[in-house]
Amino acid sequence: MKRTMGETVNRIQDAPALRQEQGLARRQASGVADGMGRRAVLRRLVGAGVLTTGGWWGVGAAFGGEGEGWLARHPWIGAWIEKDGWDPKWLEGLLSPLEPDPKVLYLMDHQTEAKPYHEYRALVLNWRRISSGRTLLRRHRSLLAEVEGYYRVPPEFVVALWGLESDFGNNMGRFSILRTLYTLAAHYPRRADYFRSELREFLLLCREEGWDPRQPKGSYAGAMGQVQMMPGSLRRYAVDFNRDGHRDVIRDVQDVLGSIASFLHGHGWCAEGALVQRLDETPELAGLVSSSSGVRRPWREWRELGVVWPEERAEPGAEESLSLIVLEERDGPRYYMTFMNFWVITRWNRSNRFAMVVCEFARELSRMEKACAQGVFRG
Ligand SMILES: [Ca+2]
Repeated sequence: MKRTMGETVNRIQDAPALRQEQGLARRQASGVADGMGRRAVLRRLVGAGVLTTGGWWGVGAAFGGEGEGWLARHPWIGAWIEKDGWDPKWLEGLLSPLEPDPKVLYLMDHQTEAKPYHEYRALVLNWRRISSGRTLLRRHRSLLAEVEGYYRVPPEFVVALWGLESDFGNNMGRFSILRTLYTLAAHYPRRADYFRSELREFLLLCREEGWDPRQPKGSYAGAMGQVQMMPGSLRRYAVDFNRDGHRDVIRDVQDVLGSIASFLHGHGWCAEGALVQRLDETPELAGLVSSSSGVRRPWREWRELGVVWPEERAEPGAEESLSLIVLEERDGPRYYMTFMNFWVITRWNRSNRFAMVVCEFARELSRMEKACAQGVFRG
């Protein structure tokens, strides 16, 4: 199948699975699915320290959506009317009845990525997942080869992301995307700008795809489909890889795998590029890593700062852009220099732990394939 890089795609298919869940979505959107009334929600939010006194204004406005001026009290939503051409009555009717979901707010502050790396890895990368990954790598070998031919992203990274994000499509999340994004946009001040932008992207996505915004389900952060991408990423990177006229990252494995590779390619994935290099521990590294969080520098600058490259490994070019990270293993910290492709994975999820577990998963899949090819064991 010939493709061109400029090929564009238009629709994500309106999945019957989503239609079947419409009833639950409607109940969740009404805020009564978990049996909690308005006062109980408020008590839990305040008790959990989620709301400050000032936060009561936001909740009161959200709960009192029936009155005049709701949009005036939510100017960040009102701004979309002119920008995106929404009917103000429709927008208010959709958003003003929503109540914040306390489970979403709780989970946002208790993410598994916040655990030490060795605990996090044990949670998300078990033998069952690696074994499933290997089975699927073989089942979709020709599709993955086609994806690699087009986007230059190796199959094991595509499969690793698929497995970590949705357990290969088995867990796409049960939260109403609309209520989740509204909860975070209106009641999670630390990242309100980001979630307001994603709520706007979600509404635009629904309009483009012909979806009822009340229907789609996903994660507690608003990620959707087997790829668990946020709405903004779906709009930019999801692709119709099997060219059936729909970008279906919920049911169509060809679109799922193509979209994962499209995301990595779109963020600058380098074919054959390096990922990480473990460093020998030296006294400078602890201070350097804490003062360099998220900083990318040419290798020559790291060298001037005292970072020593392992003797047995080829040194990177002087201008190669690298970041220094630390991950907590059971026996103490481990320091790594990370290359461009590692950075690309952190565009998917900002956590260094997540990116490292993707690398370890992909490396394990690759190692098993090579061992099998060499007849070390039979698959
Ligand atoms: Ca398709």
